[in-house]
Amino acid sequence: MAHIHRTAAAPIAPSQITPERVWLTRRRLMGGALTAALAGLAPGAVSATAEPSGAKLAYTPNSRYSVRERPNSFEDITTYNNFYEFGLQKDSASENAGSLRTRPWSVAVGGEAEVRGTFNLEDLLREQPLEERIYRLRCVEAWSMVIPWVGFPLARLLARFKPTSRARYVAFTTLYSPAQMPGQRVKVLDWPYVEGLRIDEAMHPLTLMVVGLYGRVLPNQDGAPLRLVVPWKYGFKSIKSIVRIDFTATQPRNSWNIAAPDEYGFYANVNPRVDHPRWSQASERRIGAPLFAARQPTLPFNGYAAEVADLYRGMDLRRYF
Ligand SMILES: Nc1nc2c(c(=O)[nH]1)N[C@H]1C(S)=C(S)[C@@H](COP(=O)(O)O)O[C@H]1N2
Ligand SMILES: [Mo]
Repeated sequence: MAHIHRTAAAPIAPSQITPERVWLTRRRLMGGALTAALAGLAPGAVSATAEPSGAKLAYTPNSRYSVRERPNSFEDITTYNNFYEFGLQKDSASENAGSLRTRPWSVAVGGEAEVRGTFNLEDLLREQPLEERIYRLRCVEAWSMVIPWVGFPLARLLARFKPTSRARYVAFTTLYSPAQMPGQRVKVLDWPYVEGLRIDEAMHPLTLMVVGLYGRVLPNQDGAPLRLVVPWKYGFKSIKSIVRIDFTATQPRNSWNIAAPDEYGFYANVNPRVDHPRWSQASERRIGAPLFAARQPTLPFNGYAAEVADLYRGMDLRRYF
């Protein structure tokens, strides 16, 4: 993957934000987890290592839909996560997501579609050629990353279920399993995590179903074995570890909107001119940049306006935030 440049500038080492002793202990623990993963005891788990690990995937790079920015390191992408099912700290998911069993995995499909039922993920994936797309990810918390995902267009998966003319939205649900996801024992959100898209957003060619990262099987902390990535929306729309897809006639609910409707809308399009009630969305911090680096301006639709602005023509984006 010659087009992926390795980080030359010093990124923020976790040792800079964690007390040294804790960091060293954790480092040793991770070594153990890695050994376990290599021994096949924990497929797809953890791998909070500096170098990509996990089974290699076959895919074609998609340059048309890739940004030209330098991707974040594998370490950044697998240790700085939001996945509240495994805890609230950025490193919680990398430490705790090893308990998630990603195989076998099935996806239930229901609602306004001709083809419904429960599908084995491996069967669904056999039909889908994979591509790599380097996308920006902008979190509502005003940080961003650049991530080389491996996946396939959601549109291609949805088409196979033959949505009816009444299907105006698509709803997604994350696994509910407090035994595997210890964060679900705490009611920070109304579990399971749910998200939704309007059907034209879901069918947009940029909307990606992701199964991999840096050419390898997706690490658990990034939403294995199947997650959504909608690059022009705040990161919370990109729901992880999906077990259900429903076609609906009415707008589905989404977890962060349920938790704090004044702060998180349904659309959640990245918009530098509509601030979060508690902070500005005008600029962002690129994870991994030196601490003294300037914040960068946030772009409308996270830089994807040319592709997606038409979806919202005539809508008041302050009202539909
Ligand atoms: N099920 C689930 N999906 C989720 C989240 C979560 O807590 N639970 N966090 C969201 C948020 S806020 C962001 S920014 C992205 C982070 O994806 P990453 O950790 O792979 O960078 O996942 C999103 N998907
Ligand atoms: Mo986020």
